[in-house]
Amino acid sequence: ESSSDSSAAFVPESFLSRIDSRWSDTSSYGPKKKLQGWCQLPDGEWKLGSILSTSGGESIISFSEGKVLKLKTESILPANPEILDGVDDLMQLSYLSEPSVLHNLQYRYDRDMIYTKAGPVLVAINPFKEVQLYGNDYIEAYRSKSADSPHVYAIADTAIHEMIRDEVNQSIIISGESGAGKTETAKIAMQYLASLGGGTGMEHEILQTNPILEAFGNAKTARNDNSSRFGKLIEIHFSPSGKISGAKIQTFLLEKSRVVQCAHGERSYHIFYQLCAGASKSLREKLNLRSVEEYRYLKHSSCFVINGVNDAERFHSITAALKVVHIRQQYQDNVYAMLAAILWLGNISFTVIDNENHVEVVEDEAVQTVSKLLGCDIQDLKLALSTRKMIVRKENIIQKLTLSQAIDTRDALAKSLYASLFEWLVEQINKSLNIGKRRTGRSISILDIYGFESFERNSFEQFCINYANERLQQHFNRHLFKLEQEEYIQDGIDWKKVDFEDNQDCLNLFETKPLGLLSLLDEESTFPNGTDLTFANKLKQHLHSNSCFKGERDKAFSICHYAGEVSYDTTGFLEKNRDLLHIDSIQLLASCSCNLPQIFVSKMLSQSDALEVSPYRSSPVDSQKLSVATKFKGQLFQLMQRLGNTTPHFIRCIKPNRLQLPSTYEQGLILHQLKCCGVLEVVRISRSGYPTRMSHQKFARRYGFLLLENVAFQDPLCVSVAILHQFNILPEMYQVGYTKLFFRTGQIGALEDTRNRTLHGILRVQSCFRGHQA
Ligand code: AOV
Ligand code: MG
Repeated sequence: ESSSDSSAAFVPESFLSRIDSRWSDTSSYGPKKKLQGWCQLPDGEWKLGSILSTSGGESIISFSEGKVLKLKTESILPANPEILDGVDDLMQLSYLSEPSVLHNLQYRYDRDMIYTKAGPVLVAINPFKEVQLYGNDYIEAYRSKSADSPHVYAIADTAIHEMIRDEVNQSIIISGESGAGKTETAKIAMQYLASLGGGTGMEHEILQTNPILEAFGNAKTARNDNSSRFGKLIEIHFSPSGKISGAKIQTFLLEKSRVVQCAHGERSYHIFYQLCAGASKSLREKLNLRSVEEYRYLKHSSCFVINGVNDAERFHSITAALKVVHIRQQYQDNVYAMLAAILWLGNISFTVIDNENHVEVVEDEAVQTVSKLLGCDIQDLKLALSTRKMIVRKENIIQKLTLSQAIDTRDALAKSLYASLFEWLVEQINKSLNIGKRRTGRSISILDIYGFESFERNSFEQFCINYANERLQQHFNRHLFKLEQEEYIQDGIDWKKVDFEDNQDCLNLFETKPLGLLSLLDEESTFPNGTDLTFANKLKQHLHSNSCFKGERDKAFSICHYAGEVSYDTTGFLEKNRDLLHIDSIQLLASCSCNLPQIFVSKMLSQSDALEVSPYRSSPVDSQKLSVATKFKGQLFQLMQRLGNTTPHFIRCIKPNRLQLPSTYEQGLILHQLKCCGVLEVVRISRSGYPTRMSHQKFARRYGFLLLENVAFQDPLCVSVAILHQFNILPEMYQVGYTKLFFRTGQIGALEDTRNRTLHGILRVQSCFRGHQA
């Protein structure tokens, strides 16, 4: 019997088991072996101490540094025996209290064992340093099953096996807050899958998409030096023989506002800094490149470098990676020209020409460079940035823009160019990963989206990111709790419902029509007179009774997310949700001689969704553009549907401290993440439930031959019950459902052992027999 089997027999029924009578009787444990318990100090920290004596509801407890305290006995939680220190799976802990779980994870973390199972879920604690757990030797060990400690490799390996065995597509769903290690974990999983090879170099290509997408889609934020500013699902296809045959990447909502603006101490997308630092002399001349400090879009955040990162070096690897995914030199040059054009766009300035604040573009190096890089006429560019064509009563008129309108127009053009460039890149990569391949066989998808974010100031981007995380959290809940319980109930077994934190209320707050956050946002976005303030007021008016919503002063409101309360500032919400590109800007791009802007425009027109709509009623173009939030919601629904058709494998990344430091374990921060992402609940449910199940038929077929009496003609249920009796399986260790038998952890293991021993015996007897005959 394995250790998990024996501990399963002593599983305490209640989650936080209270101290039982043994606790007052220290004598029976002998003076040397004092009983240990967890005590919570006033600062919230849990500490392990030895109980010296207990009387009258109070205990004297001593700590290793010699301190002695008197505490209420009921506030002390029992500690697990030392033999359980650092177990692989939290399910094996006899006492599953918060301090025990924290202690177990820390015990492992201190020894660089950053992975731990929590029942069906893998918990990964970010080491913030290199740990010796990866590479070919480890991959080989997991593939040959000679390593079995929890690991991302083990999860990837299980996914492959289940894909082949069950002929069902698989998914590896990685979640956790910003900086917890999702993107790194996704790469580690990809590394394992890629090691299976494909023979065509496809696996190398797939891995090279990572540095490219990170350069264009990641940036330094206050939470993470390499924060993903887009969501990503990569679907890796396998041939029927289990070899990689191709891949497809889908991205979600890139944070484009970052291109023109980011918070102090943060950076824009890595690629801008890499280009400025790493471009060759001839490229610098061609693009008229300057150093990062000279670009308005980059300099206002006063942060140009990331500790330990060499941007110039990175630029060379990006150039190489672009080649691997078959982006030809000519197009690479175009990509860099677009990036430089965006930077120079930011430097374009305006002069006010009348007392109505109307402007003209200053004719300087910035406009000249932009017009050269895009290949457009300089006068057209100046007009597009300072005027707007309109049709009023069937007459064409040209309206001058005010300073703030002109700046918005300029920034909208820069954002749109960047977002189009990103989209185009992903498209090129997908073409390269799918060359000539029809989809055959099965796939494993890896999901890595931006993690839950809560900054000092949270805007539309955090609103969308946290909404996505809310959806993902529900997928996790649904899968691990609801389905589990529904199966018990359906099969009619006795099961006390375990309550879990359901976030349906919060999702309703977003999605209810017509009075949910998203509907109200869309409605206000199409009102000609709608402003961020009227939007905020509308929310307060309609949602004040919702328990997940709190109105705040002025333009602010807050939402109680599964991972904590976040306060949002509605400034810019409407604008970002409408995401308009003025028709003059579109016409400008269409007139460019450079091919990328033209490709972007034809794409925009085919989607007809980047065009100007209602706020400018008199505009010549009227299309039904979807708002950003609505489009995002649609994408998320589609994503959930796709994931719903796969067997999921969940990885929960945990950030051990806020400072991105190695060897620093902040109990409170970790506990908060474990709690709000449901890890503790999963363990509790998995353990107090019946994780192993088998149909009556299968059970009878598999173990029936072990029965002493002949039951060949009886129905599977009777056979099953007979087996359970013969092997003395305790009644509390199983439940008989209408169609299935349900077992607690470890019970089947014992039966399997007997079965194997018996089969072995039979084989031996048979071979002896044959020996005799010969
Ligand atoms: P995230 O993806 O979860 O945040 P990352 O995967 O970018 O977080 O991890 C943040 C940083 O932690 C990385 O840049 C590494 O320095 C370090 N790190 C993470 N995992 C490991 C590991 N296994 N080994 C060594 N270092 C690691 V965000 O995308 O911000 O939600 O939006
Ligand atoms: Mg990330």
